[in-house]
Amino acid sequence: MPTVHLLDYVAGNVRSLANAIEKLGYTIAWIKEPEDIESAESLILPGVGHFGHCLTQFSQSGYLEPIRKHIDSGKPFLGICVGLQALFEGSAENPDVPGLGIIPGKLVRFDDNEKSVPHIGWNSAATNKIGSPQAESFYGLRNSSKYYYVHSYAVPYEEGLFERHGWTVATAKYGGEQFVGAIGRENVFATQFHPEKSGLAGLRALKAFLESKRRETWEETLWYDVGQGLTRRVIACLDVRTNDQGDLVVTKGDQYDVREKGEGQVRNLGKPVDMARKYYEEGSDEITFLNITSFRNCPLADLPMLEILRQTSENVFVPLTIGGGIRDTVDTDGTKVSALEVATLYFKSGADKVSIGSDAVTAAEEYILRGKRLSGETAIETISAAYGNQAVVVSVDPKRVHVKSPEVTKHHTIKTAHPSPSGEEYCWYQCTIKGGREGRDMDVHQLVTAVEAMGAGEILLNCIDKDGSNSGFDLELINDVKKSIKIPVISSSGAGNPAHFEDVFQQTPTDAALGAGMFHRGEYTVKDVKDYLAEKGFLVRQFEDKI
Ligand code: 1PR
Repeated sequence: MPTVHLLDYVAGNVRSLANAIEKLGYTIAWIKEPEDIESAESLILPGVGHFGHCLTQFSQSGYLEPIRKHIDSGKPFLGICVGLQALFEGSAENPDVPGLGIIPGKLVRFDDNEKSVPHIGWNSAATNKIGSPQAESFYGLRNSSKYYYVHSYAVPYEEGLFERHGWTVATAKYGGEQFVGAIGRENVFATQFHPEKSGLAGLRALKAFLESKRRETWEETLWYDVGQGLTRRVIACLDVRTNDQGDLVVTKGDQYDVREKGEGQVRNLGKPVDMARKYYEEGSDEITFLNITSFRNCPLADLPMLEILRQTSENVFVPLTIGGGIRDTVDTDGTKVSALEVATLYFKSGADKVSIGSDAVTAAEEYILRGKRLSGETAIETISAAYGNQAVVVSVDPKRVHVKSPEVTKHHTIKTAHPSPSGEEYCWYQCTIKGGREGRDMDVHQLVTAVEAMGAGEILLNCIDKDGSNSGFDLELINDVKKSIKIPVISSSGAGNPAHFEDVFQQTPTDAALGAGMFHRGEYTVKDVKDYLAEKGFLVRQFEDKI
């Protein structure tokens, strides 16, 4: 089979990229040192995280000149995410670290006054005005497709600026900012989005690169004017734990109680890998696994969850998040394993983001006790320093606490439209750890502002009172959290039907919405939700079932 060389820059989930390339019928030659690049016919440079960290690594390991030589030789080169950014002159992210300077221009940070940053989700890569069918496709990109982006810095697009140097540009819009989604000229192609995480639309672009099909005429068959901009992100979540027979199963709690009524069996709703693939094929924009069993007696390297990720990432080409047990730990043989090492095990197995729950609460408590000074040692700080903040999600498990008035508590309260049975009209949201089993003297506002300062890239906002209730999301909680932070928020807990997704997108500025029970119980599919949202006029990504 034809070979493609992949630079094994371990700063993220190259496994999924490898799976995508192999799925397209190519074998991978892993580049382990600069000399390997000389023999590369076709070279792919992935990269996530910080521009400076990435470029410094490439430069210190002696990769920059061989990469430049490869490009100058006219052999095919694909840069992905930071691999695109590296081609430019530099980035505001690390002003003192130069890029390769092959393309004029510098990256700037998105403006976060009106929108969340990082930019996370599905957006366009359009080579001409949306709404005008294309006669020709640039590396298989289609105006009617959406691609997965996850970045805080972008190359601003200015009509003609790149074109006059012979570059073809595909763009996207985020808020009022139009930026470079993909760019190419002769043997060079680069995407800001992740083609290995953009479903079959992404694999189509990857295939076009591998086959050097820079341009092809085609009939735009699935023509619908999807419009520019970020789609409403719909996520399926699988709570996973071992059942009493020791198998990892998908389960679902009601207010976090996953056992059938009383001390019954652990609710077994199916196999994680099968269900993840089902939701992917229904159009889920991401898949989240929350591992709610702590594997006390299992060596970390043999964690069944790692195998689930490996298998899932072979056929599911959208972002995978894994939560549960991401913290400094001691392995069964007594060796200390840092949260960063635990996270690296998951990234190498196919995860794109890790979700931290209990450990984030503890870290936030210590951060506040230290007078809001960073320690540099927390799981959030070390993982986001190594992999970028977009790889770190903090999962919040709050419980409502009603109070008569704001004066009776030091905590951040809201006036609620749902007073307690005894008429208390205010409430605060108490953070919990250990899957809701232990309440802490911390409110959600304190937690989310602390973890944002520590470098978390996204919040998974659950709500114990709403979990499994089918009564809709806790809109008051979501609106309150969205007022406190700039990073994206995934609303979770309570979804019971497609209209609940309309409510949360209509009545809050949430960046994404997550469902679990309603999907696992087969009451609705992810496609039902997306079709419903599309009918109501929301911008959603349609699942594409062919490359
Ligand atoms: O504390 O870092 O080890 O992480 C543990 C993770 O597992 C946290 O993300 C925590 O939310 C989750 N977790 C722990 N115990 C449970 C449980 O259910 N017993 N799951 C649990 C919490 C929240 C969502 C749920 C939504 C949507 N589940 O995953 O799926 O509420 O449900 P719905 O749409 O059916 O209402 P750490």
